[in-house]
Amino acid sequence: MTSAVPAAASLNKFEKFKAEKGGLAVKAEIEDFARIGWEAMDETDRDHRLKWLGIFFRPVTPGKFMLRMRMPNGILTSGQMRVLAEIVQRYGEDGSADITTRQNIQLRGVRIEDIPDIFRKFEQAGLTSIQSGMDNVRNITGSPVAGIDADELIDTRGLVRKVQDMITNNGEGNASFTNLPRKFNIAIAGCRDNSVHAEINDIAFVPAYKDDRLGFNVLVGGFFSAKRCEAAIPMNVWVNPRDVVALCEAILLVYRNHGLRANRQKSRLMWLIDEWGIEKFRAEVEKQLGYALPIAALKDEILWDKRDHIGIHAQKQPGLNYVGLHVPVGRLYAQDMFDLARLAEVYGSGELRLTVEQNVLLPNVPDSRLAPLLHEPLLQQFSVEPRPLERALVSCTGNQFCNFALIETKNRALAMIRELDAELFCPTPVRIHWTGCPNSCGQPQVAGIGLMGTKVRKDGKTVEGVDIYTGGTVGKHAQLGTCAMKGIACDDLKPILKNLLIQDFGAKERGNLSSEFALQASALVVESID
Ligand code: SRM
Ligand code: SF4
Repeated sequence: MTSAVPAAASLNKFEKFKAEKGGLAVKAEIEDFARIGWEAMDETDRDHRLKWLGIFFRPVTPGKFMLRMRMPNGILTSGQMRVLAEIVQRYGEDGSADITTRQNIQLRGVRIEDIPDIFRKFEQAGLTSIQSGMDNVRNITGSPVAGIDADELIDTRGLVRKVQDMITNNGEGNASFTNLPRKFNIAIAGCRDNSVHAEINDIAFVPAYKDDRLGFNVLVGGFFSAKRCEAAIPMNVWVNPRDVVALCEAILLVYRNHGLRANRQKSRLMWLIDEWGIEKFRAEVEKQLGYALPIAALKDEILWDKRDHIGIHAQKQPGLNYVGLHVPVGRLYAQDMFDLARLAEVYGSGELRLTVEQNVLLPNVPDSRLAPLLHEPLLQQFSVEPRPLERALVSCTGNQFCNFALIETKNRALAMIRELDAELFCPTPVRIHWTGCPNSCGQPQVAGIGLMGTKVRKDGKTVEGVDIYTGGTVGKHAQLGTCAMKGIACDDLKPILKNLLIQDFGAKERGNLSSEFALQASALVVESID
C-alpha cells in the first residue's frame, strides 16, 4: 500500500506541507534536531511534523515539549509506568503528566535534546508515541475493564492492539495511514455500559448479537470540533470480531483516498458521509474490502448506565478485584507515577489501566490485599471514595500548556468543585466537564454540565468565562448536551453551578440538610466502596 497523494489544487496549508514532506519523515531527523535544538529547527518540522512522532511543541512553554503516548485500551504495565515516571523526573523541567480523555498519558516539560534518549527508553519498554497527533488515528479506546468484568460481552484488548498495530505498523510508523485528511478516533466497546463514549468517535464498535453470534454494530462519523459536533450514526453494518481490523483498514483507506481536504474545518469523516450519504459510504467501504458486509443487528447490547469504575469491584475471576482510584483532573507527578507502579506490583498483578474519565484502575487485587491497599498513603490523594462532584470531574489541559485555550481549566475546575462539594450534598455524582476552548477535548457535550472556555466582557474588561452545556448523557441513552447559557464570567460561575445542581440534580445545601438527608449523605460515602 502507498499513501494517497491528494490533488495539488485547492489544498489548505497543512495539505501543502504534508505534500512537500510527510510527517513521518522527521523520524530520521530526530538526532539532528536534538543536536541543533528547538530554536534552530525548521518551524513546520517543529510545530507540526514532530506531532507525527507524538512530540508537541508548546508555544506556552517554548523549549519544553509535550509527549503524547499511545496506550491501546488504556493498559500499561507497572514497568512502563515506572519508565514514564523516570522520564518525567529526569527529563521533565517542572515535569508532570496527564491522563487524557482518550485513556492515554501525556508527559510534559521534555527538551528536544533528550528525545533520542527518551525514545530509546520507550523502545526498551515496549512503549510508543508514534502517530498520536495531527492527521493520524488517535489512541484507540476500549473497555477499561476488558477481561476482568463479570458482565463483559467481548474482551476488547486484543482487538484494540491489533488495530493499533495495523495503523502504526507495529509502532514503526505506517506511511499508509499518516496522511489522513484530519485526525481520526476509533473506540471499541465490549461491555454493556459504553464506557468509551462510542458515539463521539469516527468509528465505534458496540457489541450486538446477530443470529446468535456476538459481534459489533458499527457507528461512524462522530466528532467534536469548534464548528460542529455530531454523534456517530449507524453504518448499518454488523461485523464479526475477527473482521474488525479489516473493516477499520478499509474505512481508513476510503477516508484517506476520498476525504475532503480543501477546508480543515470540514475534513472529518462525517463531512464525507454528508457529501456521499451513508449508503454510498457503505458501498465504497465494501468495494475497498472486496466483499459485502452483513447489515446491522436490530439492537445493540448497550443496556446499562455508564459506570465510572471508581471504588472496589469484584472481577469475574473469583477472589480478585479491580480498584478504581480517582485522580483529580488526571494530573500526575513523577512520585505519583512511581507510587502507582509500586501499588500495582505489591497489591495487583503489575498492571494499570486508564479510563476516559482520566482515572486509574488497579486490576487483579486479591480479597486479602484490599485492606492493606486501602491504608496506602497514595489513596488519601487518589481516593476510592471521592466526594460526588469531584468524582465525576473531567478537565482538558487549558491555558497552562495549551495555546488554543481561552481559559485556565484544571486548577480552577478542581478548586471550584471542592468548594461545591463542601457546600452541597449531591445524592449522585454529576458529570461536570471543563474544556478550555470550543475544540472540546474535555468533551463538555457528554457531561451533565459542560463548561466551555470563552472570553467575556465584564466591567469594561475582557475576562475568562464559560458557555454552559447541559443535557449530555452517557451509557445506554447516550445523547450530546447542548449550549444552555453563554458568556458567564468564571468569577460569577459558582452560584450559577450551585443553582443548576440544586434545581436539576437534586443537590441540597449542606447547611439546610434535614437529619434524614444528613444520614443519606454519610451513607453515600460508605456505599461508594461497593
Ligand atoms: Fe484535543 C487539539 C489536548 C482529546 C478535539 N487537543 C488538541 C491539542 C493537541 C492542541 C494543541 O496543540 O495544543 C491539545 C494539546 C494540549 C496539551 O498540551 O495537552 C489537545 N485533546 C487533548 C487532550 C490531552 C485533552 C485532555 O486533557 O485529556 C486529549 C488527548 C487525547 C489523546 O490521548 O489523544 C484530547 N481532543 C480530544 C477529544 C476527546 C476525545 O477524543 O474523546 C476531542 C473531541 C473529539 C474529536 O476529536 O472528535 C478533541 N483536539 C480536538 C480538536 C478539534 C478537532 C476538530 O476536528 O476540529 C483539536 C484542534 C485540531 O485538531 O485542530 C484538538
Ligand atoms: Fe486545548 Fe482547547 Fe483542547 Fe482544551 S479544548 S486542550 S484548551 S485545544
